[in-house]
Amino acid sequence: MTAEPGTTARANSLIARAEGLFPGGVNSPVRAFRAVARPPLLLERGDGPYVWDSEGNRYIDYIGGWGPAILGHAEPGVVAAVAGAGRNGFALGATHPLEIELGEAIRRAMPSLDRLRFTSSGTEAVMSALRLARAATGRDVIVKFAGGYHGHSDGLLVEAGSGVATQAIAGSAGIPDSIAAQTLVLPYNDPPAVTRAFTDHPGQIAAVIVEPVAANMGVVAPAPGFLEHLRETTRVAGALLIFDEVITGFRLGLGGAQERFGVAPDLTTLGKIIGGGMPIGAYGGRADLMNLVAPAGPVYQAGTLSGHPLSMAAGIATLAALSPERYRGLEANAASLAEGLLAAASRANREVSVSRVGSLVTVFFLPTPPTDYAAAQRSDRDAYARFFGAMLDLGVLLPPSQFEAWFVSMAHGPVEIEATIAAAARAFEA
Ligand code: KE4
Repeated sequence: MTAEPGTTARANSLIARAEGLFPGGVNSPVRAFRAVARPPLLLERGDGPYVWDSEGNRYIDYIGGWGPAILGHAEPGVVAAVAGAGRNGFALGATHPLEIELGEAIRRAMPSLDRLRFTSSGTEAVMSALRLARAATGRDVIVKFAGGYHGHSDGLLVEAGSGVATQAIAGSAGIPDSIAAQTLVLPYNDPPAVTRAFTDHPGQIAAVIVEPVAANMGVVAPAPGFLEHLRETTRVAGALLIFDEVITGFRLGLGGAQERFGVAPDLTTLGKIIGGGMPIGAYGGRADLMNLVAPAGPVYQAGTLSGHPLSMAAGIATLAALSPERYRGLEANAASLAEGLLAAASRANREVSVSRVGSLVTVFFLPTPPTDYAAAQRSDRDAYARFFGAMLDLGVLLPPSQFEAWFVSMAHGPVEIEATIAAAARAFEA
C-alpha cells in the first residue's frame, strides 16, 4: 500500500499523541495490534466493505467494527436514521418510543427474550445478567468456558484453576481472589466436565454462561449435543443457562444461535449488531426472571445512556435491513471465502485450517480446526502475525489477533471475496 505523501507524518504524530493520552495509545487493547507486531492503524473512514486509514490507504475490511457492521460501513439507511433521530435531541432522560420499537423488533426475532433491558455495552449486559441469575437462584457460582470472552467484568476476567471444575484464578490484575473463586472455568465442548462441575458443586451454581458459537478463541463451533447438554444439565440442577449472543445475535440469522441450534436459554445477552455500530448492549429472557430487575424487583441495574435514541435508531434501521435472503447471500459469500482460503493455503503447502459458522470465519495456523481453547492456543501465532502483515500490505485488513473472528458483511460481494482469496494466495506464498 502506498501512502499519500505527507500522510505518514500525520499518522505518526496522531499515534504519538494517542500514546501520550491513552494506555497503550488505545481505548481498547486489541486495537494496539500488539498480537500481530505491527504499528496500529488509525482508521478514519468506512464505506461498505472498505475502510481507509489515516494515510488514505484503502482496505477490504474483516474487522467490521468487531461485528456490528453486518450491513457494511456507513450504510445509507442507518446513517440517515441516526441523523434523523439526532435532530430531535440525544439522551432526553425518559423512555423514548424508539426504545420500544427496537425492543419489539428484537423480541419478534428472538422470542425467548420475553422481557429485556438495554445497556450501553455487552459487558454491562453480561454483568447484569449474572447479577440477575444469582438473585433468581440464590446461588453464587458462575460457570464459563476457557477461551470464552464475555466483556471485562471482574468475575469473568478469570482463568481456569489448577484442575477442571476447581475455582478460577484472576485473569487480570485487580481481581480479588474472592471474586475469581466464585467462577468455574471449564473446557468448551466438554460435556463430562460440565456434568462433573455440577456434581462437585451441588446447589451452588447460579448459571452457566456460554458463547453458543465461540468467536473469541477464533471461531469454534459447538460440538453436536454440547449446547443441548448445557440446557439439560442446568435445567435439572436448577441453574440458569445464559447464551452470550453479543456476537452471534443477528449475525447467524435473525434468531441468532438459539434459533440456528434450536436451544433456548433462560437469559440472552446481546450487543453489537442490535445497535448498528452505535453503543449498545441488552439482556433479556423469561419474564419471571426479568421482572426481578429494578424497579420491578430487587435486582438493581441502571444506565444514563441505556436505550439511547441514536443507538435505537441505528439498531432499528439495521434489523429492518436484515432478511433471510440477505443472510443466504452473506453465508454463500462467506462459504466461498472459506473454501478459497483453504484452496490457496493448500496450493502453497501451508498447514492451515479454516473454521466457519455462518459469516464468522477464522484461519487457524493449525492442521485441523480446534474444538476448544487448549487446541486453539497451539496455533502458530507468529505465522498468523506474518499472514496478517502480508494481507495488510496487499490491502486486506484482518482482525489483528489469531483469536478473533473475521466478520464478513452483506456489503462484501464476489469482487471483494475474490480479491481477498487472491491476496491470501500471495500471502501464503510469502
Ligand atoms: P462490549 O462490552 O465490548 O460491548 O462487549 C463485550 C463482549 C461480550 N460478549 C462477547 C461474546 C464479546 O465478543 C464481547 C466483545 N467482543 C470483543 C471482540 N471479540 C470486542 C472488541 C474489543 O474488546 O475491543
